[in-house]
Amino acid sequence: MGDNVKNHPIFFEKFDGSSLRIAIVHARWNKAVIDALIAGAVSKIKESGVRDHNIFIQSVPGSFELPVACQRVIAGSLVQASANATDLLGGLNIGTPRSATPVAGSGAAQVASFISGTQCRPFDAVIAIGVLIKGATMHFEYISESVSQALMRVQLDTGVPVIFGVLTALTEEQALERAGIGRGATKGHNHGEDWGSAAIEMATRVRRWS
Ligand code: DLZ
Repeated sequence: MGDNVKNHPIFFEKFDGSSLRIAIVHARWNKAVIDALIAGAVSKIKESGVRDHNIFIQSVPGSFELPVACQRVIAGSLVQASANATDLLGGLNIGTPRSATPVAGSGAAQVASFISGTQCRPFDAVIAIGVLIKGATMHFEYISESVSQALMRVQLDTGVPVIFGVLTALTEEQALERAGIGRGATKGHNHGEDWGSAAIEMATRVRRWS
């Protein structure tokens, strides 16, 4: 029997996230949906082996703020990665190590952790999460169009994969179902899980291509 694309090994590849650093930048509008999407993304990221201290989560007011936040989060991690240990020990202010969990201890312990590499590597991928629900005005159209264009620009300008985790739903029910918390007969599917998996795959592939 001939091979077809469904039998291609690429569909069965599991990606090891144990050496990856992933950032999640999320808007705060439609909080219940956002929370479920973040939980879905984090569950897949951790399932791939990413360690807690290599997951960084940053919130912003709304989806419109996602692109600049992603850009700065990526730039900040690149600056930290290029700052050498002597600068840090010499007291140069290059910002505090970024991590979801603050580095235990202070002073020497933090410096040691930073130098050991876990805190100063750049992010391998960023997931931008927002939930836009169509209202009575043109607001939805303007924001969804500009945010998707801008997030694409950030990933092409920086070379760091930016996963498009912005739901553009016509109703609240649609948004709930796409976060796996639908109120009807079916709860739907949590797209945050797919974004978490996409982040791990793209982070791995971009490393291989570099
Ligand atoms: C203003 C606004 C509206 C009406 N709706 C949403 C939404 O459904 N989802 C979302 O993430 N943000 C919304 N915002 C806020 C804008 O994204 C933005 O934060 C403000 O316009 C300030 O720039």
